[in-house]
Amino acid sequence: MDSSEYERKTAARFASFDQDGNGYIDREDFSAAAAALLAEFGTTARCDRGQALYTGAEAFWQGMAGIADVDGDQRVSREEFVTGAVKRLGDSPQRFAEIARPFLRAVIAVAAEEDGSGVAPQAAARALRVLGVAEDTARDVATALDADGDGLISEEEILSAFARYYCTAAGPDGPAAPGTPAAPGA
Ligand SMILES: [Ca+2]
Ligand SMILES: [Ca+2]
Ligand SMILES: [Ca+2]
Repeated sequence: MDSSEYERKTAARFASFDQDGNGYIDREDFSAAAAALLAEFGTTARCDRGQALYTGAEAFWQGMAGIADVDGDQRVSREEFVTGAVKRLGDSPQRFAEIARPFLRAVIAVAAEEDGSGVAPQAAARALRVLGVAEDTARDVATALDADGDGLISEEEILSAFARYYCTAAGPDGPAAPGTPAAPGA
């Protein structure tokens, strides 16, 4: 992958966290994402699933800050994200997935089918749209998230796609193709 491709992917990753587009990733971005997801799925903040989503969002922010907020000002600049998060997480995609797991698990609980069997691709596309992903991309990503094609997206399918998207430094595809295996040594 050439450097402009790498920069484009990194910018897209940063933008996916900087929900309000103010140039920094901070706690507000995570709590706003949680609030938007609850609104989309008609879940209140006070119920168990709502609380879990906020708790997961806070843990995700703390984990992100622990990795990338080098100067400790409680926000992650683009430079901190590039030098801290992307490089360090590229060595350890599983670690990032673990940081994100409580949040992703809570999103799944909010978006899942009522029998708890998993998330339908349609619901996943709604969640992605709420998080700022363009409509067409959201549909494609949601479809691809169901890696085993059983019609539902499981926690493991989401976690592995997530780790690939955020932690793979090299690879020909962006978020539109999360089924792409990570390049060896990437
Ligand atoms: Ca922000
Ligand atoms: Ca900082
Ligand atoms: Ca599946």
